[in-house]
Amino acid sequence: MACEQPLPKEGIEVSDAWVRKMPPGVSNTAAFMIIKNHTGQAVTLTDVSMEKARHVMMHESKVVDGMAKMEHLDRVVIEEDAVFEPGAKHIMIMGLDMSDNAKSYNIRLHFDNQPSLDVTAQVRDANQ
Ligand SMILES: [Cu+2]
Repeated sequence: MACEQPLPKEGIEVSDAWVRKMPPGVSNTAAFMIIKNHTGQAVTLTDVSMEKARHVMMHESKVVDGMAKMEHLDRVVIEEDAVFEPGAKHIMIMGLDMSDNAKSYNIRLHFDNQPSLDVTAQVRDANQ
């Protein structure tokens, strides 16, 4: 009797990547995504870049003594997965001109032990 199994997932899988749409004139925003690591060993995300943005970095939002703060992350070690979401880890984007009304932007993930990975992030309203 045939037994069908889904193919095992391989490599690094990125899902639900999106960039927060900002009002006209605001060029700083953030991107979010879920990164799943199927390589069988920890991978380290060391940098994030976007051709169209002036500066991109990894941040983590925290509440310290009742104050919302953002902490810079030099690297993110991903054992099984990493979730970038509002109010937590996020990809901070400075100086992105969104006046072209693009539906999506390319974000490049750089790893220290994996080839870099291009991700298409859809532009989305934060409250959608
Ligand atoms: Cu930030």
